[in-house]
Amino acid sequence: MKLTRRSFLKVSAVTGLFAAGATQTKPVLNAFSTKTSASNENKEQGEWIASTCQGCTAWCAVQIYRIDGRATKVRGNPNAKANHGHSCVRSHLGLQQVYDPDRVKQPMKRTNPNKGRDEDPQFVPISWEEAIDTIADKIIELRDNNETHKFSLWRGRYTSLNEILYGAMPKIIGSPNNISHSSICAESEKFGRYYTESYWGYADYDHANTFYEIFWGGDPIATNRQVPHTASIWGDLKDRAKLACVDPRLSTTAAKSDEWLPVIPGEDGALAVAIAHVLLTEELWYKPFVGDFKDGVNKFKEGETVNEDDFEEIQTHGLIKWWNVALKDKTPAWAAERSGIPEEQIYRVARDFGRAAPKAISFSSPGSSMVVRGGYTVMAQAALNGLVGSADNEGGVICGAEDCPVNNFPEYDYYIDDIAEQGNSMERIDHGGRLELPGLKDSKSGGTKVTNSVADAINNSDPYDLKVVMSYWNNFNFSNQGTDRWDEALAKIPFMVHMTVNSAEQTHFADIVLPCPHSMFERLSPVRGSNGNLYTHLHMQNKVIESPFDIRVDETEIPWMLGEALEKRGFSNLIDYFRNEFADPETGKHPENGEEFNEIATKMYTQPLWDPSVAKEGDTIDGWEELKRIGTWNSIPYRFRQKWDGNWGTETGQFEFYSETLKIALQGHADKHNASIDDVMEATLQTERGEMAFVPHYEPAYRVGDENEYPLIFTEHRSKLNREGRSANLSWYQEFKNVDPGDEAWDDVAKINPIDAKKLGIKNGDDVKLTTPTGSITVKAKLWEGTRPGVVTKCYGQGHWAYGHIASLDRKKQIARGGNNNTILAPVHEAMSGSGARHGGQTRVRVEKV
Ligand SMILES: Nc1nc2c(c(=O)[nH]1)N[C@H]1C(S)=C(S)[C@@H](COP(=O)(O)OP(=O)(O)OC[C@H]3O[C@@H](n4cnc5c(=O)[nH]c(N)nc54)[C@H](O)[C@@H]3O)O[C@H]1N2
Ligand SMILES: Nc1nc2c(c(=O)[nH]1)N[C@H]1C(S)=C(S)[C@@H](COP(=O)(O)OP(=O)(O)OC[C@H]3O[C@@H](n4cnc5c(=O)[nH]c(N)nc54)[C@H](O)[C@@H]3O)O[C@H]1N2
Ligand code: SF4
Ligand SMILES: [Mo]
Repeated sequence: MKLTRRSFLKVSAVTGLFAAGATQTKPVLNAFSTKTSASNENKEQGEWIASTCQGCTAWCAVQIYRIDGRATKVRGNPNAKANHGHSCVRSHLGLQQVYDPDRVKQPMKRTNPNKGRDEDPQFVPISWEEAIDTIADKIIELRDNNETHKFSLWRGRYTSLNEILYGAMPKIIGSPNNISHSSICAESEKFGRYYTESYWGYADYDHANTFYEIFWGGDPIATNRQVPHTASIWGDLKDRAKLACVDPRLSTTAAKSDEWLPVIPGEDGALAVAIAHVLLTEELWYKPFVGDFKDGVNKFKEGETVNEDDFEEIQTHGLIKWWNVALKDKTPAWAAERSGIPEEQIYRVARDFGRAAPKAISFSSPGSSMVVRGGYTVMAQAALNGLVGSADNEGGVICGAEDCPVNNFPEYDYYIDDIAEQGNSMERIDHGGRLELPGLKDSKSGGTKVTNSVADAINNSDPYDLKVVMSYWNNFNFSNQGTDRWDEALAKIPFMVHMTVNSAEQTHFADIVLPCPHSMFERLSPVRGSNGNLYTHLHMQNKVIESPFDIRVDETEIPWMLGEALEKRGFSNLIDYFRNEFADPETGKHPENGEEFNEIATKMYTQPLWDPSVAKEGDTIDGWEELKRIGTWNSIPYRFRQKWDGNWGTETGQFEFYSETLKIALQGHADKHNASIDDVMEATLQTERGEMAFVPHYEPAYRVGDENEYPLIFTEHRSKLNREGRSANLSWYQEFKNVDPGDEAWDDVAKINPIDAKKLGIKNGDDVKLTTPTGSITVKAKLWEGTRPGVVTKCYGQGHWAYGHIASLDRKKQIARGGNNNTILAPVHEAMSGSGARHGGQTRVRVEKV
């Protein structure tokens, strides 16, 4: 970065970006030891205050110990049932995040009009008023020119209050372009469940009663969505059940499972259909769920088709079609050739899994589904739960939940005027729903917003340019595959606002930077989490500490201030919506400022939970103050088999092996483009045609890069210590990074099997350059048997060049610690669900010693 000494000092003074010295690698955290005036007299006893950790999508209820106004410790909230009252290691990292000296401390504006990675933004502090007025002027300009669709709101992580900023605000301004990060997170995983049993969401698992689990690329004691639950129950689970982990890498879970299946990346589908083949040919399907041959004689024989009339199904639909079209030839010997897993092991896993029926779990995750062509793989994984009758059953997989009765936010249709309506009707920026990107969320063509296409849309002005972007709690030029495209796109946006906690890679391209509260410690909000341990729940975030910084809540206070500024400029619909439609459920009082708005919105949303007069099944909480104090509401435990007997929600009402639901969705998408379903299959890079489109089936791995030029396959995983993309600036993260099998503290390593390393003449600790057709990064080599030969595996999370003085080796010179996987991962999609395909070994790589 071409920073002059003067501008550098200015930036440091303003943002504290380099407060502990730009090149210092192991600074001391001293926020806890600095005394405040309060600490000299009247020493506070200290108390545990409820809040919610959002370090990952488990969204655990926690308690935070506050003493002398400071947060000092974190633990699980003993009232919470989904996480057994526990939190994981990452919850503690939150403390270093909230006291990170590199946080953004006041609003700033860019003074260098040029944007680029090499351009110093030359941020200077401004008042909140100036910041909000500037944004309001930009929005009014769009409205005056009837081009409100060129406004876009980007969302990364969020709380349940996101409905205001992400849901209502863009619509009232007049833009269809509210873009979330969901499609770079886990949408494809949901695809499998939706097109078998009509559930678009995360699953829950009855670990406490199961006898067999297959983990498909999930590492649930280190990552995924229920770490405190899985870790709490793991000892008991291991004693009772057999566990098989399919992962090209020896993950923590693989290391603690009975079977490790180090699959060739992207070839999980071969294993899944071969397991189905064995379950059928060896008569291991669960007959009380699936049904049986009318004459009781098993006719599933390798290579032979079966007559549909011979079989009577009970809970399911289309078993015989599925067998005839996609399974009859898929033997373990066939799968062994593709997956790299020995035939005997496939038989053993399939038989043990079948014998455990119906208490046998096929556990899907992004690892095997956020993969080009991974949609059909994850459908096959879901279908296994149908074959063994564990779907919606004890010891099985729950795709549904008991009710968590929260209120909807007030309707805002009335506040959408003609200008906004015209803007809302424009084509979306993200390409979701185009022929090659069906994004079939909830059966809708374009149901998914395709986050990673937005960079291409901007760079190619296709379908138009964006002029004003507001963005929060995200870092898209770090978190999306193909980061160089994002740098280019961000530089092209004339006006971008980043609402953030840390100044990050995306902030580097911002025109206005707005400092926001750390959600776990500094704001009040409701968090409606995913299910765990059979419970669904809502947790509260509380303002545990008063922030020393000049922050405002992204999801409520900022839109409120913007509403007021727009009103002054003659457009009052946004603030009218807030003022008129929101009212305290107890007093009827309407909000008069952003802070009141935040509290009233939270209170309205959660009212059924804290109002004892509302009938519900679950905890009884005596009033609003009590909800904040207890911090969590738990449902009753899940009642199994709610979906059985015709309530599966699919087109047929059955658990679908032959997905009539997907057939209709695909037909709708094809019709929209005057194309055939085969055309859709081709455009989405699938290799199969015809009836295969409607059944779980094998698709070979898709790879970018020529094998001769890029001989190895690149694959990646996340860290036990990642709080998504935002923990690399914490010394605890770096110091304990070696808790991830094969990784090193204070470093970022490419894990290479010693067999490959020998061929390449690479030794442990060598600096190596990883090059793919998308880009290159330089990291350290680690020789490690936990990577299968032919594959390079590396953790995601490092490689931040603009996140702070620990994440970077030299923040001033933009030298990152390690490399960002997204710099070398090709920007490819699992198109059926519209997902970013980061897994499955999508990119070939060349490894060279430097
Ligand atoms: N510790 C931690 N936990 C987290 C998060 C975090 O940042 N840190 N983030 C949360 C979020 S936002 C999400 S979406 C979830 C993600 O849920 P996870 O289940 O954690 O998903 P991933 O990390 O994407 O992938 C996990 C595994 O897939 C393996 N893998 C890669 N390619 C393949 C393949 O082709 N086949 C198979 N079978 N495996 C493969 C990797 O080695 C890795 O072990 O985790 C949540 N939990
Ligand atoms: N290669 C690869 N890419 C991945 C993944 C992977 O495993 N590998 N994981 C993917 C997944 S599952 C996900 S969910 C996405 C996440 O990707 P993003 O949604 O882009 O989020 P993060 O990268 O976590 O960056 C969050 C930003 O928000 C800021 N921030 C932190 N806390 C707060 C807060 O409380 N409020 C506000 N307003 N800002 C805050 C931080 O400073 C940071 O700049 O990344 C995806 N990208
Ligand atoms: S990081 Fe995730 S699993 Fe760990 S405590 Fe926080 S929300 Fe729970
Ligand atoms: Mo995610």
